[in-house]
Amino acid sequence: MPKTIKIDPITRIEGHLAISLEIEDNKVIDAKSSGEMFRGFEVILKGRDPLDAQQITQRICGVCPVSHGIASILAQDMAYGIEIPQNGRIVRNLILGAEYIHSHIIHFYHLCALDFIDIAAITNYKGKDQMLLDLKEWASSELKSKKIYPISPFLPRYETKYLENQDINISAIKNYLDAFDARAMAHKMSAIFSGKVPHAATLIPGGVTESVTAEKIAAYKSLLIKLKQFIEHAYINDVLFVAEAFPDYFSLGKGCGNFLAYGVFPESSGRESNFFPEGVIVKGKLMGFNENRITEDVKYSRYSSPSELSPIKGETVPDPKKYGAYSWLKSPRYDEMPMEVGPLARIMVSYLKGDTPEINKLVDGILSKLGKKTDDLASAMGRHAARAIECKIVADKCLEWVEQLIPDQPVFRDFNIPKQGVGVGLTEAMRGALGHWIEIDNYKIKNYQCIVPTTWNCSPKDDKGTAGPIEQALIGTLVADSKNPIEAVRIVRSFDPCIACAVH
Ligand code: NFE
Repeated sequence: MPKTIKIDPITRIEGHLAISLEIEDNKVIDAKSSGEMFRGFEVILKGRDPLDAQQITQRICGVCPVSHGIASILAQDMAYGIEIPQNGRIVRNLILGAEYIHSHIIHFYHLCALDFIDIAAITNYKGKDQMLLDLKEWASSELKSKKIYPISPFLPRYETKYLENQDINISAIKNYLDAFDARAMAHKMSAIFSGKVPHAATLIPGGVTESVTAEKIAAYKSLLIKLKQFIEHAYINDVLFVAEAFPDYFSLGKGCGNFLAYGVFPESSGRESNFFPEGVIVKGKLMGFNENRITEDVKYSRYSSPSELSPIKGETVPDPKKYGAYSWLKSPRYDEMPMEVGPLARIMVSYLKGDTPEINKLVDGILSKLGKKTDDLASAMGRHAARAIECKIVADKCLEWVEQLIPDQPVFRDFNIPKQGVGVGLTEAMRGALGHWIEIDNYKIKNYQCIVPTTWNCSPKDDKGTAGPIEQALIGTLVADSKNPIEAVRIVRSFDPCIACAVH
């Protein structure tokens, strides 16, 4: 007789995600991923001045606001027919690059690490741990059996096998604490050109509004060089330690096996110049990307608007009581197929294209250190490895880009908003392919639609009944102890979901 486990909410992610698992003989036979809130940004934007869009859409999220700002100004660049100056393009890359570094560090250390690292190891650590309790003593005391928990941000937790090497645990916990400083550095880097964080003030169609000076270049570089140390010596090594200690997660959480990337970080003008290229992978084969193949289904989503609309014609009509619906996320599909998006998709597309030797070299080096093959990347642990690889590559590229800035050259090109227009802004947020679609009529926003990374990854079943990527990653998983379903949360967190974004 199958039983149902509901994990609601999944903690240590952004927003409110509920996962429901049907389990038979310890195996997940069905999974439902439900986004449990509605935001309504697409409705709020209707009738507004188009220039409000890059500010309003940044409020979709506190972790990836810059990505929304960039998607919005790319859509407007297209609608207004603007070619932006080189300094403007580079500054956009530098602001977004800082956000990538910030987000990947949060994800590994502050969201995921405690799924693997044993916080009880802190008992022998006498450094920054004054704020932490002696968890080991607690764990062996009566308090634990009586379910009386110390005041700690880390407890209770699922009881399972954590990383056993105490030296690695202790150094990873130290890095967990240092990661707060690293994140602050990444935010300071961003603020040099974005004016403030988290919501950038300087992103605007036509470029950016922050001028370039030699002082700003030097300040950005000096923070980035320190951050690169953290990425190369702490982050990458900790991911390798975790990957070596939990090799079975290279065969868990494999997902739908399809990958989509729109590409990001233009290196001259146009999307063809993106450093991370666009592409679609189906059954291991790399194919060209065609944005006209994107649609959204809503059979199991709480919307009464029609299914299978392409985003430029998209509608958002909430229907909280819709019969049979179980999520506030729509189900984006490409060629009617679910697609995984995110760092793993970007790295796989780049790797298969093979145009960026530094990416292939890093991927091959890490796989050979771990004794794994490229096929093993499509897994829960592969997502962590891909994110760490990407973090290093983006930091390296930011160093190149900041050196390409020319002080006092233009960062912005003037424009007029047309009476009518249409624009598509396709980019990559840290969590994956992000698109904004704008339609302007009588100088106002007539329609605005966003398809967001976590909407792809956490989508419910589509009209044909095909499960979304996270649902597919969970189906088939063995859950050893249904009271401590650690396998499920490790798989879900490997995608780095953000439900605030996904329901927008
Ligand atoms: Ni709210 Fe976001 C990113 C976007 S996720 S974090 O990265 O867009 O779906």
